[in-house]
Parts: sequence; structure tokens; C-alpha cells
Amino acid sequence: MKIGIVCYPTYGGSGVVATELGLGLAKRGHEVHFITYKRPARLTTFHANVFYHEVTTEDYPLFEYTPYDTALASKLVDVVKFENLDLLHVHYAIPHAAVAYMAKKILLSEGRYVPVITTLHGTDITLVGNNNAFAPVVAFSINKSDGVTAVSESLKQQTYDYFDIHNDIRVINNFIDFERFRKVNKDHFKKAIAPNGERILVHVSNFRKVKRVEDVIHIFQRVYQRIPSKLMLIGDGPERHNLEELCRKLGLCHETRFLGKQDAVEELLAVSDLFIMPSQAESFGLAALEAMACEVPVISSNAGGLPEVNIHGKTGYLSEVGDVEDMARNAIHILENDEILRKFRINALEQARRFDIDNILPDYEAYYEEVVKTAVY
Ligand code: GMT
Repeated sequence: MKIGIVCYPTYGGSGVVATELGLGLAKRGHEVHFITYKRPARLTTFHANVFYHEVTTEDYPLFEYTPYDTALASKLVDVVKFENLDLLHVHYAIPHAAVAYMAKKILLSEGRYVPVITTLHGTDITLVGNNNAFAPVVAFSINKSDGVTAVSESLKQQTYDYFDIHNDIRVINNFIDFERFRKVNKDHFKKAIAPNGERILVHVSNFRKVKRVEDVIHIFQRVYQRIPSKLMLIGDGPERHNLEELCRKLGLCHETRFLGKQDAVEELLAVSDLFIMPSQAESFGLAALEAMACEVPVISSNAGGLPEVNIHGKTGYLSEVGDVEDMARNAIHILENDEILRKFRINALEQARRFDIDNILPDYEAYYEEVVKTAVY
């Protein structure tokens, strides 16, 4: 098939999933066209079946905000027509689902039909989407999509709870590429980070409020009092300054490394003993799955889709959002005994295998076929 993929090209999980999906589909022989305002972060090298179309906007003194939606819709019309696409797959409802609907209508007025699939990723429904400023357009464009997928059962249910949706939503989970995410030997990193054999706790996120990174530090403080350990904080975002202040206040600066945004996050996961994800909301928790693929157990909140990924008592533990005492207790339980840690590592890897890209990609292909065959226009 010839597939157009629209996504946010920066470091967010939805852009990562969209890019990995496109690359995976291209490997399986499809022709994939990424249509975004910037080259997706994980689209760094040449691939024979992959094309990239940059959306450029015009600046004009009248515009306080450049009309990106209009530029994207025009680009979609152009690419669908001239590359002869069979399907548009847009990731993150805002504004992509609405823009794709507009492009579809323009093309239809010229006698050209292209079905649109929207994948819901999380905050497009839970945090931003149900805000009054966006809600009517989000609900409308989900209902007007020819196919809708959600990355977890929990997100599917939340979408039905928040909006009046009469379209079927198909759950297709996020996935992991084991060629990249696996435990590799990086002993020299381990020695540099934990020179005396300390346990290494890790957190990866965009440091937004919803991630509750301050809880990670409070959990680490409790673990550190009982077990020699280090904390790696990977990523960057608006909360970074407050987090650095908190580390200073708690006297944890020497034990905590702020590593910023990292491209090869799997190399750091390879030396980690425990992943912490205490999020307020999380539709799936791709970062936790990446850790599990590298044999790192997970201490997380029980928000959203996390219980579908992290299995309580097996791959890690789940606690109520904000219950740092419970999270710390569970972390200590896993970390204080080598044999327990080993079992959790094995279970984490086994659970991650359920989400192997090779198992999930065929679900997308089958869904594409189904939508192309059944779409009514
Ligand atoms: O977590 C973020 O803030 C980024 C966000 C995104 O849309 O890029 O992530 C969401 O999509 C990911 C990929 O499907 C999911 O793994 C994350 O759980 C989800 N984040 C939230 O629901 C907060």
C-alpha cells in the first residue's frame, strides 16, 4: 500500500510510535510518506520505501499564529494526489484528525477518495482533547474518521467516557523493536554511573507535570536510605528546574544524574535496575515498555493503560498515583535481593515480548485492508 503518515515529529511518544510504524511498514514492502513540519526524530537515515514531505508555513504580519492546519491540509491534498496514496494514517487527534477530514473533503470534491485512520495516543483525549477549547472538533473528527485506533483498552474506554463517539475504536497496542531495545553489555557505562556497584534507578520522560517526576525523586530518596543506589533522569522539559531544586533541597545531587535528552536511551536502560513511572495519566507508557524490553522491571502508578503493560507483582508493581511510600517499599523489595531482581527482570522481558513489533504490525496492516475495503464515501 501507499500510506501517508502524519504525526508530531519531535520527541513525544506518539511521534516515536508513528515513525517506528512507518519504518516497519516500509520494511514489509509498503511505500510510506511522512508528512510533518520537521523530519521525525527517529527518521535519521535513508530508507528505500520512505519519503518525507515537509509542511512549510508562510509568515505574514497579519498572523499572530501561523495557520499550520491550513498548510498541512493543503500539503495532504497535494501528496495524496501526486503520490497516489491509498490511505492517510494520522497520529494524535489534535489537529491531525480534523485536518485530514478537511483534506479528504477537498479531495472528494475533485472526485478522489482517500480513507483516514486516526490513532489516539493519550493526551489528545485525556488532558488536551477534553478541554472545551478543542472538544467539539476532537469528537467530530473522531466520528468522521474511517478508522480509529487507540493504543490501550483504557484509552478506548476513556474516549467513550469523555466524548459522544459512535465510531468503533480498535485497540492496537504500542510495540517494541527488539533489534534496538534489548539488554546489551555496557559495563563501562555502569562503572561510570555506579562505580561501587550501586543499584541504578532510571526515569525517562518529557518532564511535564503529568509525569510527576518529583515523585521519582521522593521514591529515590527513600530507596537511597536503605540501598546504595544512583538515579538517572533522562529527558528534559518544563519541570527540570524545579526538579534540580528538589534534589538540592534533599541533598541528592551527587546521587542523581540529569542526562537530558538522549538518542540511545536503550544503552542507558541496559545498565539500569529499576524504571520509575509515577505518572498522573498514561494511556500506555511506551517508555516503560522500552525499559522492560531491556530487562528492567517497573515501579509505576496504576494510571490509565499502565496496568495493561506493567503486571503487578510480576514485571514490577503498581501503586495509587502519588503514593510514594508504597512505590518506595516496592522498589526496595525488588532491589534488595539479587534473586528477586533477577525474576522480575525475566518476567519484564517475557511481558515485553507480547508487544514485539513483528506481532503488532500485522494488526495494523489487517486494519488498513479492512478500512480501505469497507470505508463508505
Ligand atoms: O507522554 C507524553 O506526554 C507524550 C505523549 C504523546 O502523545 O506523544 O505520549 C502518549 O502517547 C504515547 C505513545 O502512544 C503513550 O505511550 C503515552 O502513554 C501517552 N502519554 C500519556 O497518556 C500521558
